Amino acid sequence: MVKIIYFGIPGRAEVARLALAIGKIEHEDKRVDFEEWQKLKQEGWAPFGQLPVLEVDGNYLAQSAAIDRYVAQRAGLLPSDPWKAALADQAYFFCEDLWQTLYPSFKIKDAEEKVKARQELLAGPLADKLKLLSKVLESRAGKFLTGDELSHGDLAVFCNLSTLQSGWLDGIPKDMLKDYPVLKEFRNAVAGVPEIAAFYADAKNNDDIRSTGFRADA
Ligand SMILES: N[C@@H](CCC(=O)N[C@@H](CS)C(=O)NCC(=O)O)C(=O)O
Repeated sequence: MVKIIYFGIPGRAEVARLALAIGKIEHEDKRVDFEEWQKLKQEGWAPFGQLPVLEVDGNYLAQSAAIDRYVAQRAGLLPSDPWKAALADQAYFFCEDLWQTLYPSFKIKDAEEKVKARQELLAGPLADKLKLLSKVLESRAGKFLTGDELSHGDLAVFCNLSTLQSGWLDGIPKDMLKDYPVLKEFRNAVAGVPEIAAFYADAKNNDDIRSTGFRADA
């Protein structure tokens, strides 16, 4: 039995959710709210006391990167060629670098100040990162990061760009990818993968973040 446990948002569980769907792996997608999590946390089964956690036959795995790689392997999304797997990983981990530029802004209490800080990030350090990602994608050898086969790296880039453009972050506009045609085209290509389009057509994946940010041509 496989169960992915996380909050309702895409956040750090969406790559695993998509990989589970693409791999047609029978599973439960358990989405908890914060209050429920506070109670579950006391039970002590989460290896590092945080979510997401993947339960597999009564064993618990934490750390989204470990979960995503494990599920990707089971779903046939982890390239068997070591170089291709590493290319997928470099994009996967770069997504964390994107968020590193934004994390300090979460601590800003004043709403206007927060918006201003994020606008500055989008024009500065975040733009630098998005340009670098565009360059990496421009040099790719196929439809996706490692060729024409979808990998966990593609899912990570897709999920993170989708969250960024979803309107969930005050100060980051929904059209933020307009200046990055390569990222826009890539995100749309991933969104168009039939299993991914089907995932977001499902009513349970139709909340504000996903309906605005995660569909093709959003
Ligand atoms: N490095 C961990 C970070 C996990 C993490 O920060 N989880 C947050 C949600 S994104 C959490 O569980 N927050 C609630 C808590 O700490 O009780 C991962 O990638 O899985």
